[in-house]
Amino acid sequence: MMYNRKIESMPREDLEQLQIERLQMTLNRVYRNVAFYKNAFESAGIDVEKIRTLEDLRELPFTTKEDLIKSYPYDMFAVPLRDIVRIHSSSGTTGKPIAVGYTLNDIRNWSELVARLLTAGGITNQDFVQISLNYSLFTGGLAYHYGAEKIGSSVIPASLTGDIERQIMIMKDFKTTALVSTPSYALTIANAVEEMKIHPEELFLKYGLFSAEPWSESLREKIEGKLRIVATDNYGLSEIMGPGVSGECQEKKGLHVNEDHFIIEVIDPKTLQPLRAGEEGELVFTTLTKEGFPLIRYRTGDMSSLLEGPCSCGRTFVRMDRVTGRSDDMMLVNGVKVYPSKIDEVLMKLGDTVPRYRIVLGREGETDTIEIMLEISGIGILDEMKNILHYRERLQAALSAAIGMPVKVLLVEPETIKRMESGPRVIDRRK
Ligand code: DLL
Repeated sequence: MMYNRKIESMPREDLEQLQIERLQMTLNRVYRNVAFYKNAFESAGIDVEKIRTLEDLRELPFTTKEDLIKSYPYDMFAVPLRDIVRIHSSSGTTGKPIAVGYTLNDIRNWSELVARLLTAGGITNQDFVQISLNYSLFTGGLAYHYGAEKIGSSVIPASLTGDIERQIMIMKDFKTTALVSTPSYALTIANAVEEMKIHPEELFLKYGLFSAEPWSESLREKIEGKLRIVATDNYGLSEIMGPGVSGECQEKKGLHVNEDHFIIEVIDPKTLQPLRAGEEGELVFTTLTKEGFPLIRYRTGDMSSLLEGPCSCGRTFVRMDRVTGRSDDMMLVNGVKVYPSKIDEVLMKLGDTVPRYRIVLGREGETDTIEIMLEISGIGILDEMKNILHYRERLQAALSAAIGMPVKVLLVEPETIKRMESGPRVIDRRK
């Protein structure tokens, strides 16, 4: 099933023509309305009128997260604020968040793109769709809500809550047939269903659309087995739109990119040179229809590759592989983006140098935990136990405030971390 068969299965030549036309419109729009792009194009000697092929796109400069942080909140918006009908913000813990804005048209397009994902994931107007993602500045909840309403299914806006039993009660009582959540939340629900000795047949679930964090094929199998559903992967990011950028069809062989709205490129994050299909690199997106917050060649930091060949579902949109990691050291903890540089910053403020440390991510029940293992030798003059404990408490409070969730500090013997130096900085025990 396709939500928009005409578009989703259009011949590649027609699609490329459409992309070029929309790219030219977008370039003109950003050149005229966004000072950042006017300056960026002029200093790179780019005449937007001369960008006439998809190859030409590669001459344009990249846009980075730092550019968006600098223009916070509204400097990258390409329309007057009176035309903006919705504002979301990324969960960033880089210091400053970013804000993104949508016009009414953007919201209409967005709803259609999410409707496509839902349809590709198996959902129709007969389904009861439980949306267990945050309804907040985070794009997830509202985007799926609008998309599911658009295809006429019955939407259950359960949102993301700590009360898993209630989620399951809703699922049973309202006869939920499709669950939309993060994969880790789905696993928590699946485990709770087992613990509550509810047989999957007592539920009505058929489909799961999971997104917003990296997950593996084995996690898919686990969730599918425990809940007896077909689970598909959806990818997106607030900067580009939110969910709606790409999603799997029932073949589960990669995520179709909504190429009539976005151009995808894969680059080598070091050389910044384009890579071919099959080669893993950083995903870069250019928006083609966005009015409020258009972006040109945005470096996502997400690592993946393009898959070659057509898909047997009939969609002609290119597929990307699941996201395997990051080109920077961003971590997703409870869905919040956390950068080690933020931890450096806090440690730096409390001492003269950054002591040796490792970040240990774990999981307790349904929540991720974050612990900083810190070498005592790096603390310097602290000798008395009392001082050490005081330091630890101050550090815990400062780190928790900076990251926005409880952080535990574990002080370890001198040289402990030094011996771990060749290993990764982040030890992820959630997997
Ligand atoms: O996570 C928006 C979203 C919500 C997308 C729901 C899809 C569904 P951000 O908070 O901006 O927005 O985080 C985006 O999350 O750059 C990836 O690193 C990661 N991510 C999102 N989807 C996937 C996925 C939303 N399917 C960041 N697989 C992105 C792996 C994902 N990583």
